[in-house]
Amino acid sequence: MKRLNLLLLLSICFSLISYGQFKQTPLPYDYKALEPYIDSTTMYIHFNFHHAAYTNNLNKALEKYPELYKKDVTELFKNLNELPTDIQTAVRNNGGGYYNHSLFWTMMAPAGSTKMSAKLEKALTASFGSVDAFKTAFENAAMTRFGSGWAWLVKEPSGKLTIYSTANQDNPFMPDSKVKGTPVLALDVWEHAYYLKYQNKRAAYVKAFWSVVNWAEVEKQMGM
Ligand code: MN3
Repeated sequence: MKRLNLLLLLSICFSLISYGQFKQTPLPYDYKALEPYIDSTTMYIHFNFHHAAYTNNLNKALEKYPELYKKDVTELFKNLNELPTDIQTAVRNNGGGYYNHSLFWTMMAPAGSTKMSAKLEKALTASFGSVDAFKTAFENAAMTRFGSGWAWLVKEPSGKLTIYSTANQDNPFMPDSKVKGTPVLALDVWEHAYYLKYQNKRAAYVKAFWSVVNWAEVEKQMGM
């Protein structure tokens, strides 16, 4: 009985400590669900070590300002320059890493499980000339990002769709982003996202990504 009480007390303490902190949402599929395009070892390491580290480091950085745990993380990005100066870099890098990966996981689904709707095809064709032209431009953004970063399809406040890329863990919510808006498709082009399977062949990874894009989620993010 005493031991049970102690366990109960400990679990209450832990839940109080972690209350309100940012948390990783579990992956919506198995680690192996995106094979052969994205291998299960990469998914496991990427989610449990890289994404987990960004999440933990964001929470650690906000310890002095616990009221910020209650904010939507995208609000922290939008107001980055108004945050206490000692956490701005951590919110940019670790907050960016936390949010960007959370979005990225939902942007993928097992190959063949979703299909681009006629409505989305029409929107992409209207913006880029054709779906193929859209894909080529997106691949180009992913390939020309020097070093680590992300490729994005962004819905700007005007509704305009724009392809864009950012360095490191930056994203289109941040005040110094040249293109601002809501990301509706995201691709991680850090080497940790593809090195085990593709080594230096980023182009092969970027091409493979099309097989596992969750088109239903892209539409949802676009508000269609
Ligand atoms: Mn990553």
